[in-house]
Amino acid sequence: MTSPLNDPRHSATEQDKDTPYDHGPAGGWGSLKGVSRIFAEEKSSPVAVKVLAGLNKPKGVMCSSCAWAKPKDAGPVEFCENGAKATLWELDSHRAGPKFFAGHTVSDLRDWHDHDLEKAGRLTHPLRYDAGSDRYVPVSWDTAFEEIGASLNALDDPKSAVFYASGHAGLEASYLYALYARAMGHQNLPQSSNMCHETTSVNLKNVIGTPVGTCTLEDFDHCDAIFFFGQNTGTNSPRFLHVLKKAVKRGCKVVTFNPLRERGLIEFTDPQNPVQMTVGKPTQISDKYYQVRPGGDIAVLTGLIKCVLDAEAADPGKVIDHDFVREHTHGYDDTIAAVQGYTWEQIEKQSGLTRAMIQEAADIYISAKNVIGIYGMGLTQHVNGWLNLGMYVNLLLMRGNIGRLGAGISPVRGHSNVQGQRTVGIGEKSAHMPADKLKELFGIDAPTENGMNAVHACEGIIDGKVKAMVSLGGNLLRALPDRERMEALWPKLDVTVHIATKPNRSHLFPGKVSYILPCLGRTDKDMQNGVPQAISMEDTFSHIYGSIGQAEPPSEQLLSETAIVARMAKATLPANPHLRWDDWTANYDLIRDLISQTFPDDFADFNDRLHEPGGFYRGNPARDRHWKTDSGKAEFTAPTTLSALGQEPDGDKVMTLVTLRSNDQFNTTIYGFSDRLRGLKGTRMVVLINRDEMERLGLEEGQSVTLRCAVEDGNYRAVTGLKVTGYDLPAGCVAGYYPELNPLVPLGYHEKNSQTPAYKGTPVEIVI
Ligand SMILES: Nc1nc2c(c(=O)[nH]1)N[C@H]1C(S)=C(S)[C@@H](COP(=O)(O)OP(=O)(O)OC[C@H]3O[C@@H](n4cnc5c(=O)[nH]c(N)nc54)[C@H](O)[C@@H]3O)O[C@H]1N2
Ligand SMILES: Nc1nc2c(c(=O)[nH]1)N[C@H]1C(S)=C(S)[C@@H](COP(=O)(O)OP(=O)(O)OC[C@H]3O[C@@H](n4cnc5c(=O)[nH]c(N)nc54)[C@H](O)[C@@H]3O)O[C@H]1N2
Ligand SMILES: [Mo]
Repeated sequence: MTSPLNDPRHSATEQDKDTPYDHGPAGGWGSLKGVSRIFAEEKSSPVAVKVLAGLNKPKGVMCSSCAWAKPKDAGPVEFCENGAKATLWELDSHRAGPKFFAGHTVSDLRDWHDHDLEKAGRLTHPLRYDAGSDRYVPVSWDTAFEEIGASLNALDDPKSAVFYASGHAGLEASYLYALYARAMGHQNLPQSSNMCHETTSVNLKNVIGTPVGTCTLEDFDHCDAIFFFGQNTGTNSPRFLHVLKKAVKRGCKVVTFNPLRERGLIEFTDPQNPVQMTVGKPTQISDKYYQVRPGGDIAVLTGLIKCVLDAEAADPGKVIDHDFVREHTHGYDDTIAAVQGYTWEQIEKQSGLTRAMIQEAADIYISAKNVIGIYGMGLTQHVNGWLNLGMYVNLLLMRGNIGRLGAGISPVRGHSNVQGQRTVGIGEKSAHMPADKLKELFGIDAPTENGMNAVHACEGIIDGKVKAMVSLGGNLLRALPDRERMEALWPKLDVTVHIATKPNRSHLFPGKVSYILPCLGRTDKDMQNGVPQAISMEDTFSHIYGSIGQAEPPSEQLLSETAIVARMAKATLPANPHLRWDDWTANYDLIRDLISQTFPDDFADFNDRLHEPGGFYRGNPARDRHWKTDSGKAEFTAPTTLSALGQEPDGDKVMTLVTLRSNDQFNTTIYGFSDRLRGLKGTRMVVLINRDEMERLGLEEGQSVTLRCAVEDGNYRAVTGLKVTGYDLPAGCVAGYYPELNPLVPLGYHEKNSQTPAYKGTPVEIVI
């Protein structure tokens, strides 16, 4: 099953010749060159300089890339290489207007690479799919809203509609979207987090009573050690490197567990420090770096806990925080008994590390008073992600490392507002938006049964229950598992609507009634009735910031996401004097007042605090050792296995596939074809593999191979044309890029409690 998408025709294009790639530290000259390349390519206007100067500062634009915090005391430059790329990508001078769509049929565009589709530029007009000519054609906004409203109303059951959100849109549009769905009678509100940190939202809530991390930026000034499991800071949250550098300089130890030796966690040159850039040495980040086997973290954590128990036995009362464990936790004894049931032999085999290595890391853990536990997709995107998190929390709880300054559990979130969208009601559960408030404020009887998350929505499309897909941003078809299966099914949908800034592959599988609605981006001025509007977002540390667009929008036709959602809702729902869509669109302060009223604990005085430097903190009960779990205590989790994988590599043909992000992409947005920080250049169609494994399997460097999924469920899944590339990886695994390898991941292969796809642990075979 070859797809044109898998054709590596991009190898060594002109642009790649200029792409800096080297084996140097993260940051440094390479990052500056990376930014200037995009700047030149995007023909960005001078306003780009103004936007970048105000990026992540009060009353400026909050970066649309990752969810890292914006500091209280902003420096002259508060953005990173990848934030600049994301900003310039949006401030693109190219236009994907009516002429572009007149020139290409939708079927033709399916042969385009993701990079080229977005390179067509910013969308300028509302577009309707015309099946006769197989083209998107411009329509008026009035026609668009009228037909979308009528088509959604024509569904036999509102519960057959799904409203997806990628974590971009501000809190204002997101709140209205969540309200619109529930007023319509469904809460099918999947979000990008369903493919990402849903493992966190579900399982952290189960164990510490909060679906989000407990740390804030302040903790990084007070910690003695930071542990990293499966998070790639240099690429995915580069501004974090400055915080790490500062911590390391004052003596904080960093310990990393990752199958790949990721540059940013090894060394960093601060591109904003002229001395370090010219004559200085890079800062070494990790004291210890362990190349754990993919899915081997439960074993590592079991080993670490065993070491803590040994240390306590040698020095009773000095290592474990017994008072904390007694007063604040539940399930300790069962967990310890289960941990002690595993042998070092089992732990070494499963983790791929030696007992001495784990002991060394444990010594750092034990001698540190305050420890922060960082993690990312390396823990969440596994079948037993729940146990990865449970074991991590166990380790921290044993020494009281949650709920005090300088310590805590800290997932690093992805999209700039992914966490905030959940806070204001985007989620498939009733608990995401209080039913009593919906009744009180709008007279709405909210649905009581849970709706669909992303995997459920796909299953609904497969079995015909889902008839309409609306997307507030994102590129769902490309981001999901089982892409080829899903692409065949989307055209059968009655309605597809995409609210977007640039064309992408998800737009190319139109349903019977299908629209692309072009919206303002984060950098664009959002004027309503002549007044510039702010929107807002929440970072990974639960701080909330206002953002004010600065650039002239790329087309007069564009509407804000807030306005589009409001007008769709108005066109769909029966008149209700409490649903004041027009008033809310005219003044976003009114929406923020509603958010305050709906979620008073999180958003009191929202409008007054909107532009507080460093954002305002909405609080986190677990940080104050208030555990909102069933038992009222923090829960220990007893391990039932040492492996996070659903299916083990067999030492022969079956290997574990890890899908990665390069330094030149933001999710499905591909900026370029090199991965500077990993020293890879020119193509993304690679399969990375350890050189001993290459020899064992008789593979040559550069040889073209096929990867085939080894989950046997009746579906054949393969990706061809991958270039074998020797790389420093543990045995038994291979790695390659997301989204190119998504056709290999089965929809049903996901984390047990949250259905987060197991993108970091899919069993595959190499076929020659
Ligand atoms: N520039 C840029 N920034 C981004 C994004 C982007 O695409 N580009 N995406 C954004 C989004 S939505 C998200 S969610 C975040 C994602 O950011 P991360 O959480 O960093 O996610 P990944 O890059 O997918 O993978 C993280 C790391 O996990 C490691 N890993 C894989 N399997 C395992 C394992 O079994 N155990 C351990 N310990 N490690 C493992 C990989 O080697 C990799 O270094 O970044 C956000 N920021
Ligand atoms: N194999 C594999 N698959 C994965 C992952 C993995 O690690 N491995 N990671 C998963 C993760 S963590 C995530 S979060 C998902 C990401 O899934 P999504 O969030 O659905 O995808 P993105 O690539 O972030 O979406 C990019 C599109 O968003 C639109 N866009 C950009 N800015 C704006 C805006 O301001 N407003 C609107 N309305 N639209 C905008 C553009 O049209 C752009 O093409 O992918 C998941 N898929
Ligand atoms: Mo994500």
